[in-house]
Formats: sequence, structure tokens, C-alpha cells
Amino acid sequence: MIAVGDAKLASIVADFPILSHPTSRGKRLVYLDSAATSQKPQSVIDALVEYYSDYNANIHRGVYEIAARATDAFEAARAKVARFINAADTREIIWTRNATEAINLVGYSWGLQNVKSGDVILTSELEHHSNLVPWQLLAEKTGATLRFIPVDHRGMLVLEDVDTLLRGVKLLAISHVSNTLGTITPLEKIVPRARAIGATVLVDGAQAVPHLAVDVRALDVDFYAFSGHKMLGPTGIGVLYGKRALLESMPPFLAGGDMIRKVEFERTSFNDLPWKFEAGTSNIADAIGLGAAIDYLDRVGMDWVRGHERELVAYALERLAPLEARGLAIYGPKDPALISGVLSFNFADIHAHDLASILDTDGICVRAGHHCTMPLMEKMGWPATARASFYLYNTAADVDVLVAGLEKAAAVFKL
Ligand code: C6P
Repeated sequence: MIAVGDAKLASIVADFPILSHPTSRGKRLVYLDSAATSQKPQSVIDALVEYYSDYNANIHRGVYEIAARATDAFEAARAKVARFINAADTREIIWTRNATEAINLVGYSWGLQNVKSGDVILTSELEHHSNLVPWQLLAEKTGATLRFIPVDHRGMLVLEDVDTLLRGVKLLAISHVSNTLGTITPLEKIVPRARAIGATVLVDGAQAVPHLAVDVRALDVDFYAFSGHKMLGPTGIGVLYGKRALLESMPPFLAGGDMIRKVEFERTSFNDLPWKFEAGTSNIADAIGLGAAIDYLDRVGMDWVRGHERELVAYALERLAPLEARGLAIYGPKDPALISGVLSFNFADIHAHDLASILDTDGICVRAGHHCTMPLMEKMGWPATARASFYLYNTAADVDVLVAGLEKAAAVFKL
């Protein structure tokens, strides 16, 4: 069981200043919304302050000392990302604003060049809008069609007919971990079969990279997208990983400064990777901040993060079980081995937003709504759910506060 007094966990909690700041009602902050965005350790905040106070300068341009230092720190952060996900080459790491922009980059650059009328884009019924709407737009522009891997009542992808579903597929675009249910996609069962038929594979890893050790080479995917802010980094910085040969073959997405080699009045030749895809002044500070977040996760260890979240989910399921008799419905596979640290639920006929507001009075932060997965919610028949999502800084005591908050809600609503 999770040792609340565990020294490693206690020191992790102490690294996140926001967790020791009481809410305006004087409650301890119980942050259970890390799937929306994670909290930041002091070392990430310090990296941002250090950049702005000691060496703020534009990169790849100035020859003076602080500009060189900024360029080095920015490119060192890229190298950290490459190593963190086991990319073969730092040139395969493209900075974007977030996972959404990374997926759109592929849609516009690779998609418009490669997807033709009659092609099939295979995705799933579990997807976040960010890995669905870009493909709807691409299909509309090109005349391609969308196809969906179905999800069963437990929130698991139905993979029995995956070879049939893959027939004629040009692009497989699939999430690694569902943000609404936490379901981990068994990529090893799908990606090799997609590759065998020559499909290109994009994985939305926004909810995976923060919580699991991800190895893009072992997964053998073509593109992998994620956001810095869900993995202890700042907002405004995200990553597109792409296999080098594929990125080399793609046209630029945005055009302007930094992505060029030579510009004449009538034509332009483009910069090498990765800068070909990074037009304009980059988000220097936040890339450096993400590098500090990766240093932090490396120190903790991704195996520890995964193990801790598994224990937390197991403990939460055990503590929440008695409330099921009073109308608590927990969605998803309810098996800590199959999900990352996410639990979606409804409590009898209390609206998820009301539930979240009641929990908020006790300092508990959960998200309520459709979680940007409207088609999944509609298919499951849930107008909304409340979602508790855990991360490395959550404790068994946080779960206890959540359970007490739900008991309070049951009393308010006389369940
Ligand atoms: N999900 C959530 O509360 P951005 O906004 O680009 O950083 O991430 C988009 C995104 C893409 N894919 C998945 C699986 C996601 O979960 C998210 C973001 C947040 O669930 C905010 S909607």
C-alpha cells in the first residue's frame, strides 16, 4: 500500500510549491486534474526565472554571450526530449506549442502531400478532439474517409477485427492513453499490423509521456505528439517527434524567419531539420523549462511514476467501491494494469459539474464535462463525467479527501 509517510513521496510533494499553498477557504489543495495540466516543481519555475533574469536573448541569431547561452540551453532541452523518448536523433524533435499543434502540423504538411481521395484514415472512438478534428479537416480537403476502431462498454478498444479495419488505411492516428478513461492502448497489437500494410502511424501521446516510459523506436511509430504542460513543464511548449526521413520529405508547415536557408525575392530554400518546421521566434523559455521538467522526471524515474500511479488507482478503486452501492458509477476498465492514473465517474443523478463544485469547497480539483471527447461521451451515453486524474505528487491522503468529499456530496443530495 502507498506509504503516506514515504520519504521519496514526501520530498516530491515538497518540490511543488502550489501544493503547500492553502485554498481561499483555507483547505489543503488536493489537485486531481493533472490530465488537464500538471503542477510544476520549483526546479522548473527556477529554470524559467533563471532564463528571464540571467540570459534572456533570441536564439540562433546573436553572437554575443547570452544569446549563445540561450541557444545552447534551448538545443540542450531538445536533446533531453530526444533521449527521454529514445528518438534516434535530435533532428527528429520539432518544437510546437502543444500536442494539438503537433498533430495539426502532420495533418497540413504530411497529410496534404500524401493523403488522396479514396484513402482511409483510421482512428478510434476514444480520441480527444485534437486527434480527431484535424483528420476530419484533412478528409474534407482530400476526399479521404475516416474509419474508427470501436470501443466496448468498458472503454477498451475492440481489436479483434483490426486487420479488416486496417484494409486500405493510409494513416493510423491513435492515442496512447485515453484522457477520459485512462485506457492504455496496446500499441504493440496495432502498430506492427499497420506498418505491415504500409500505413503511416501517428500516436497522440499527450497522456502517455507524462505517465509511462515511452520509447518511440521500440513502438516503431512515424509520428508521436505530446505537450510539455502535462509533464511538469510550462504551457505553450509541445513536441512533434517524426522519423527523420519522413520529416525530410515533408514541406514546411509555417513560413517565416529561422526556417529558411536562403531567401530571394522569388524563392526560398529551407533550413535543415528540425528548424525547417520552427518558423519565427520559438518559445525559448518554455522549451528550457520543459528540459528542467525532464531532468526532474529522470531523477524520480518513470518506472517509479508508473508504479506509484498504479498503486494510487488501486487504492482509489478500493476506497470508492463502497460508494457504488449508493450510486457511484466508475467508468473505464477499472483495472490498474490497463489504465494510467485517470478515473472518470458519476454519482447517482448529481450533475458532474455540481459534483465538481461541491468537491471544490474542500479544495479538491477534478474536471467535469466531456473532456474534449464528445463522440465517446455520446456513444457511452454520458452527458458528462467527473474525472480525477493522478500524478507523481498525489498521495493516499488525497484519495481519502476525495472519498470524504464524495460522502459529503452524498449527504447533501441525500443519497
Ligand atoms: N487533454 C484534458 O483535460 P493540448 O491542449 O494540445 O496540450 O493537448 C491536447 C490533448 C491531446 N490529446 C489528448 C489525449 C489530451 O488529453 C489532450 C489534452 C486535456 O484531458 C485538456 S482538454
